[in-house]
Amino acid sequence: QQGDPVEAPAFLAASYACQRNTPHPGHNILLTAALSVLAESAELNGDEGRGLAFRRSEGLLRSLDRRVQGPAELRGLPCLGDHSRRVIQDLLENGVSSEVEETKSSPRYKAMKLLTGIFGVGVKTAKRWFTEGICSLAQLETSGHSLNAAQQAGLKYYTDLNQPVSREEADAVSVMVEGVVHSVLPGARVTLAGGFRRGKMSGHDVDFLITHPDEGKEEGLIHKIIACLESRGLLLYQQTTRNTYRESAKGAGRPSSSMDRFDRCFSIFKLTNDSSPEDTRRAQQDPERVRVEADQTGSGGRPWRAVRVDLVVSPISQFAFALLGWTGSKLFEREMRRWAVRERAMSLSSHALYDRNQERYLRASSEEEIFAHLGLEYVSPTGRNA
Ligand code: TTP
Ligand code: MN
Ligand code: MN
Repeated sequence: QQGDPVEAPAFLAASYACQRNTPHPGHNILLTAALSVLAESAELNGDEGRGLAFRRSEGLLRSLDRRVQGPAELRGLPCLGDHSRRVIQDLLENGVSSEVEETKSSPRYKAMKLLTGIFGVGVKTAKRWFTEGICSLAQLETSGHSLNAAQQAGLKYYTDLNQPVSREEADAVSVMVEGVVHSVLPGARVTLAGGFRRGKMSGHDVDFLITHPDEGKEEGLIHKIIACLESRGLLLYQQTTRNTYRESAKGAGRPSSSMDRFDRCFSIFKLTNDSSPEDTRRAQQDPERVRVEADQTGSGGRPWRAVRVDLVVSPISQFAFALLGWTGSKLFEREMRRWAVRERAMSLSSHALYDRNQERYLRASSEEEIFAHLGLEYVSPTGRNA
């Protein structure tokens, strides 16, 4: 079969990521990792359009059910622009792309990646600092810049927060969160969202969506959760945003904005080394138990480590939309919203789905119903790794 141009099967020709099943990490890791670098570099330059083009190429390649061996296999595939195709061709022919290698070693990319790797530092801030010649954490610390509370925590726990969270650690955090949530509101439900729900084995944080089957019972819940976590000494940092969302005549609550309006908390948990899911469960049954902070040590010789955790509270009536929105991936969400607007004249957000032709909201109590409303085949969470 070698050298024989292989036509792409029709199901691969779907041009929206939400029409495809995209497992993690896929069969083309060499290619997707390279395109991800170029996407990230564009995003760090503030060039959203260029970043999105590379992300779409990356997503398409990750969805393929086999490893691409030669450029001929790219024929007929959507989403791949000229630039991406050039990079892929380079990689297939030479095993490396000079553009990707140059990007990775460029001082700007390295500094921007380092600075935006600080929790609380976005592209704009990092850019300003880089322009002033700040390229390292040491330079930032001696620069005299005043940092906000998030950035101070980000700097303090930099090493921990840049070490990927493992599945085991995520499970241990789940047990901690479930214990606290159930103690402050029996009957409340905790659902793991984000990358771990998509089946990834590691992540940059752990995301949870919390709700209660009785509408209204979730009101004020975020504060009770935070107070309880703090009283148990489990939090190193937290920033809680109280929010309300109401359906408006405009439809689906500013679907153009990627920020939603749930009560939520961006936090940093203190995860002790003995917090395996089993140990945490036991410790909760016996809170007085003396923790054995023995030989294992976190970064800096501590018996614990810092882990980023996002907590989001949703009323049950919006839960399906919230779960869909907080499961990701970011590109999958983006593509689903694009599909909704362009192909169905609907506005999708993490709160609701609005049909612009019928001028009404469409209810859904499961993710399956949302896909059905949109005329899309259901994609399970593990297939949303676009
Ligand atoms: P992230 O936690 O940023 O990403 P992730 O879980 O996919 O990847 P990682 O393993 O690196 O943590 O976001 C999870 C989802 O939450 C993502 O699909 C977008 C969504 N989200 C919102 O809907 N609103 C927000 O304000 C933010 C920050 C995220
Ligand atoms: Mn996440
Ligand atoms: Mn998150």
